Amino acid sequence: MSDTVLARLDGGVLKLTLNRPDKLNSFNEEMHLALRAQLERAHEDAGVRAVLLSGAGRGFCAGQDLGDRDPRKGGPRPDLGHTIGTYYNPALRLLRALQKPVICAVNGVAAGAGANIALACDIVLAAKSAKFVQAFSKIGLIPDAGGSWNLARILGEPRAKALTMTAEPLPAETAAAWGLIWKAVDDEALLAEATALAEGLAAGPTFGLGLTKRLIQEAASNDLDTHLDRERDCQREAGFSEDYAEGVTAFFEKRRPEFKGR
Ligand code: T3D
Repeated sequence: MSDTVLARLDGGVLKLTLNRPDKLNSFNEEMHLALRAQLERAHEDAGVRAVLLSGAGRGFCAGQDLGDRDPRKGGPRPDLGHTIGTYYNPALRLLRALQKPVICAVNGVAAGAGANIALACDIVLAAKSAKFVQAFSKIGLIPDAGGSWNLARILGEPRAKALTMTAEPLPAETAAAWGLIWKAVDDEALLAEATALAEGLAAGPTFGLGLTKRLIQEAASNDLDTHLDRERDCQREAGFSEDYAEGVTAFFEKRRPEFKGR
């Protein structure tokens, strides 16, 4: 098993740590495969009720490892579409499709695809010292890993275009003020706060949380009529869940519910 992504299942939370700190946790093929394997595990393992993603060392992730892209080493020009199609896009799709909350603790700089993987997570907390850098334009590339979609949708064209074209680092507190992430927290509090959040969600009604995630993601592409029907259907599903029965029972018994995620 690769140590490029450290994985530990703890209290229903699958804690994933990108672990190539000497390269600011940038992605080589081994790390791509390791992350994919863990995201697939998160889908399949009912014991995983939430995922917490973070990075080892001073950075979160610097995107693709450019060491593999150095033209001075010779050889044909790499087909970057292959990397995107084989690794980044499947990872993004797995993150979005996972019917469980994914929390990202951005512990330091997040650049290139590293920034956009973080921003694709469901709830993003960042250390106040962290920065998000759409580094692509510095090397002649376009924002990938869902960045051009996510930034345009959340920030609107003016900020999305400026951020991606200038590659100006966006401080965590500005990212929070712009609604790009959930919050910026003191560096020393980041992991504890993100872990508490992930553990709280993992102990929650994760069946309903999964449906909630799906609905929020569908909202942008549904019209209101379609979406109202989707809410009806999802509420019907939630209403048949054990978690709903437990939630209402616990309410009347004035105790904390014990949700099972089903
Ligand atoms: O297949 C494909 O290639 C297509 C996919 C594309 C997806 C992408 O993500 S493209 C974008 C790739 N990423 C970047 O362009 C970011 C490059 N890195 C930076 O701009 C800066 O390093 C940061 C803004 C992330 C951080 O700056 P700073 O000043 O805090 O750190 P630093 O000194 O630049 O970097 C520290 C070390 O990490 C340094 O190594 P050294 O000199 O100490 O031995 C640096 O070379 C290394 N490093 C940082 N980013 C990468 C990297 N090594 C390999 N690949 C990197 N992406």
